[in-house]
Amino acid sequence: MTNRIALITGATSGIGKATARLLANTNFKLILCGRRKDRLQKLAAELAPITSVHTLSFDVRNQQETATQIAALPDAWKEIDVLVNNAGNAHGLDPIQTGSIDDWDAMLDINVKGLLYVTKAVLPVMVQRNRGHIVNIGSIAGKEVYANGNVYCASKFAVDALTRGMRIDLNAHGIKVTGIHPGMVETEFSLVRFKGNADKAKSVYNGFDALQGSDIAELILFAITRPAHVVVADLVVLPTAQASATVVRRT
Ligand code: NDP
Ligand code: 8X3
Repeated sequence: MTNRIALITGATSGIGKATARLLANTNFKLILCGRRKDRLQKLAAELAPITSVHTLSFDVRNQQETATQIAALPDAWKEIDVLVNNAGNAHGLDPIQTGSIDDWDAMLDINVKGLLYVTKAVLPVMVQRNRGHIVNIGSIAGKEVYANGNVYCASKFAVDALTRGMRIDLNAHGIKVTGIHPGMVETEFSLVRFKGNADKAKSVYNGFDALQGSDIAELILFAITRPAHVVVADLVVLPTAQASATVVRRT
């Protein structure tokens, strides 16, 4: 199938950016989303010779802005076939008793409510067409709770629950829903979690081969290119050196 339209949130970095690059090379037209306009423009310029690209810059925490920007898509971009709900991050890694309220708000507002706001804005056209595919990026942190992961884990457990709930509610409309739950992927994720501390962020991936954004992009591509009668419901993917959220073999 060619020339389907995919909207990717969090396309300015990591998994989202790698997915944009892979989908551009496999005949998808792309709506790239993120807050950092300079990065969106740079990626759009890179991919423009390969496919049609449209960019939207909004903060997924802002429901009004999210709804307005998606509703205002030009006609040629309105019929979104694939939504990749990828935008999100961890903010902090603290015990519950000393956790920051601002960090908690950020994780719940972005990872959970933001995903809902984008989905709410994209769904009407999918429901009207009785077709579409939503891919939610969860995490191993949405399958297992680990020390100091508390609110981030809760946000990703919520993504898992929403993925299952969406699959049930959208079943009548033939809309596919996939959950992809990665372990440790080397992106800007840890830089954000540790508030710009590059040494601390780098140490997370020391001594083993972490997943790369491109590994997750390949799974997304696999899921969205199955035949019409097949839905990949739930995928957990880890680096080979990782056996659970907390067991990692390092050299
Ligand atoms: P990155 O930090 O590299 O990318 C995060 C992306 O999310 C950026 O493009 C950022 O864009 C976007 N984003 C963050 N906050 C907002 C916001 N408020 N509004 C709009 N966009 C936002 O991390 P990853 O690529 O690793 O993370 C992508 C997803 O994968 C997340 O949901 C994360 O939880 C999940 N994940 C990551 C794992 C890992 O180990 N890296 C493992 C399992 C899951 P911008 O700042 O420009 O808005
Ligand atoms: C990101 C993976 O293990 O840091 O979701 O929570 S982890």
